[in-house]
Amino acid sequence: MVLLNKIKNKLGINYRKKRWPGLIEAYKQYLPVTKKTPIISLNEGNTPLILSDSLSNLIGNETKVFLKYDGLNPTGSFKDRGMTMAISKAKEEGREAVICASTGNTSAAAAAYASRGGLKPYVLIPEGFVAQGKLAQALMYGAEIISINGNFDKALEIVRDLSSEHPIELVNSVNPYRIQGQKTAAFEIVDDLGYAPDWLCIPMGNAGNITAYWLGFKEYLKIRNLKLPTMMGFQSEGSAPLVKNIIVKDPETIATAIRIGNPVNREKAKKVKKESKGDFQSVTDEEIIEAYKILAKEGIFCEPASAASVAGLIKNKNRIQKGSRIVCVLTGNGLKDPDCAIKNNDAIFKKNIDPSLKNITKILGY
Ligand code: AN7
Repeated sequence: MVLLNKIKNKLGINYRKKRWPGLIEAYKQYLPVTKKTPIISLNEGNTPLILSDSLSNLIGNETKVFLKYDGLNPTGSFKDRGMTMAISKAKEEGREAVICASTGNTSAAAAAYASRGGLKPYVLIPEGFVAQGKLAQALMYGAEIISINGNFDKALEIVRDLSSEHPIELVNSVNPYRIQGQKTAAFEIVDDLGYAPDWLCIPMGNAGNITAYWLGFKEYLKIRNLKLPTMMGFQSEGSAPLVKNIIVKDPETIATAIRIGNPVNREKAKKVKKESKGDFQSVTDEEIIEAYKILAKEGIFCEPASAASVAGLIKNKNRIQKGSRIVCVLTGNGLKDPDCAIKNNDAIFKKNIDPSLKNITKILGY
C-alpha cells in the first residue's frame, strides 16, 4: 500500500484524485438541492488557496497570508458559486427567464449559467461603469443587456420591482440560493487549511459574499468544533455605506465592481460584524492600486475590487497578532478590467521600436 502510494505520488495521481464535479455535487449535503434539482454547472469552485510570500513578509511577525483566488472560477469571479445554485433552482422551479442588476460580474455569471441552463438572461447595468471584460462576457454569453443612465443601486431597484410583478427570477444576492452557493468558498478554505483563518479579509459591495462566508464558516466549523474567524470587510472610501452606516447617493471608486451606495444585505452584514467581532473599514483608490500591484508582482492578477481586501489587510498591519493566519479573498480576475491595468502599472513598455537585433540588444543594455 505504501509503495503503491509512492508510485501514485510520483505519477501525480494522488494530487488529482478525481475530476472536480462542481460545488453543488461536491457539497450537496450542505445545500438545498434534491435528486430532482437539475444541476446547471460549469464545474465551478475548488479554487486555489495561494500562500503569498510577499504579503506574509510585508505583514511580518510570523504571519501567514493566503489568497483565496476565486477569480479562477469559470467566468472569472466568485459569482459563479452563487449562480450555479440560483440558476439550478430557478430551472427546478420552472422559470424561463432570470434578471439581475450588476456592476459586471453578476451579469457575466448570470448570462453564462442561464444560457447553459436554457433560461433567458436579462441584465441591467450602469452605463459607462462596467469593466470591458465583463461587458464582453455578458455580450458573448447571450444576455439581453439594458444599460441605464443611472448607477447600480437604481438598476437593482428596478429589477426588484420587475421580478416581483413578472415571472422572472431575480438572481442578485437577495436571492437566498446565491448565498447558499457562495458559502462553499468558506468550506474550501477549511478543507485546505484544516482550520479557519484568524482573519478573513474581504471586499464588500452588496455584502452578499461576507454574509455567505460567515454562514459557511458557522455551518462547517460548528460540526468540526473549530474556532470561527474574525470577519474584516473593506469598501472603497468613495463608496463606503457600510463603514459609514449611511446611504451613499453617488458612489465613486476605481473599483467599479463595488461601486454600490445602498447595499441590500446591510442588516445581515452588521450581524456578521457583530457576531464575528469583526470590523468594516474603507481603503482609498490609491491603496487599492498599491495592493493590486503588489499582488501582480507575485504573479496574481486580480481586479481592483478584489485588491481592496489586501489593501485593508496592509492598513491593519500593526493590529495583527503574532503568528496569525489570514485569508484575503480575491473575488475577481484581473483580466476582467484590462483598462485599469493598462492605466495603473509600473511596467517598462517601449513602443515603436525598430526591429533590429542590434537596436534591441542596445535597449536591453547588453
Ligand atoms: C470582484 O457584479 O455586485 O459584497 O453586480 O464583482 O457580495 O456584493 C459585484 C460585486 C467584490 C462585492 N468583488 O461582493 C455585481 C456585484 C467583486 C465583485 C464584490 C463584487 P458583494
